[in-house]
Amino acid sequence: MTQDELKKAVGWAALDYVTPGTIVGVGTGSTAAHFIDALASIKHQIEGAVSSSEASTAKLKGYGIHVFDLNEIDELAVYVDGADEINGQMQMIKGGGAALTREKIIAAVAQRFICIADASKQVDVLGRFPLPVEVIPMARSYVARELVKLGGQPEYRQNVLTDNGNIILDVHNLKIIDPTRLEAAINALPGVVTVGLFAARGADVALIGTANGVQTIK
Ligand code: ABF
Repeated sequence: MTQDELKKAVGWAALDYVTPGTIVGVGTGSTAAHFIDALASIKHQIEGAVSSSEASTAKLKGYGIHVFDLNEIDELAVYVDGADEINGQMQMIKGGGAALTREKIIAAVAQRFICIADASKQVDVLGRFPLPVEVIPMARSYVARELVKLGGQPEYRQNVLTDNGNIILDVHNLKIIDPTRLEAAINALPGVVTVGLFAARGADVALIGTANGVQTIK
């Protein structure tokens, strides 16, 4: 199977976690795009979605799925999204698609985070994938210097502005032994909007696409 077929398999498998009559949290990226395709097949059974990016919103609306503003809703049963890396403790690096801030907000609201990923995203130690950090533009150099002190090599993601009008620093060469601690340390830097470590609030269920089928980890 190709990597895209593995992504498609987990995107469709995530439908099992959608309860009819509810609003569904929808992530961003190529795996989440397969989930949106799957969701469209049951669109008359759900009330609508909340979305973590302008790109996913456009795709959802293209299918005629109503997209709610997060402020309109009080609770969210599930949030389904991809990841750039996931470890054995269900902690993730996210933000390769620059949507990390909205993703983290929706993940915080959701009762259950369902991570959908092909097996190439599984790692023992997070950090081979450069860690994205969304930063207020005027703080870029300051935050970069502080990230060096934390042991990383930040790289400014050229020509990218997030949906929130901020920039992304991708931090290379990290071996993240204590993800919760590093998440807190980076969060504490003035000018940081969001770090793409989802450790304090990791996934509740991971659906991993493998050559032998979809593996469910809880
Ligand atoms: C989003 O999409 C991001 O948090 C992550 O960066 C990316 C995963 O991309 P893909 O599904 O395209 O591999 O979930």
